[in-house]
Amino acid sequence: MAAFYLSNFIEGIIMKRLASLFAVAAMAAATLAAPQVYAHATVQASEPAANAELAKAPAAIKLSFNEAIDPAFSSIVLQDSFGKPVPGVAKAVVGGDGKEQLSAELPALKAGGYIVRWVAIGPDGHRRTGQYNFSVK
Ligand SMILES: [Cu+2]
Repeated sequence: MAAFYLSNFIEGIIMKRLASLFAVAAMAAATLAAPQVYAHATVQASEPAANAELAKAPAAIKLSFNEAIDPAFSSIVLQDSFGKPVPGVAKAVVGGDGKEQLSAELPALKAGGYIVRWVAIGPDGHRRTGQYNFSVK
């Protein structure tokens, strides 16, 4: 009988140890399986392209992002080479099949340097900003 109780006692300890080991393993697995969101809204292509020297003034700014962007909080501002906002630029609109394009119609641009400044909010709510230059000859 004593041997039976002893083995029962040892078995109980082993089972408790195993249970806590499984708990630790399950937590580790859950941590590894958690979705890791590193993607932020970044520009993959633009019209005009960065540092483009255009013979003809562009009719619009078109930015293509890597993910859908929120139209309510995303915008494009065009500045001249002195940093002064160019008047008459239309409010930026979101388009594309995946809502990943941001574009703004432009007024007739004079020859000179321009700075495109954009703000984009992706599905994860992160706010990203960027800028690039182009010029019209
Ligand atoms: Cu993000």
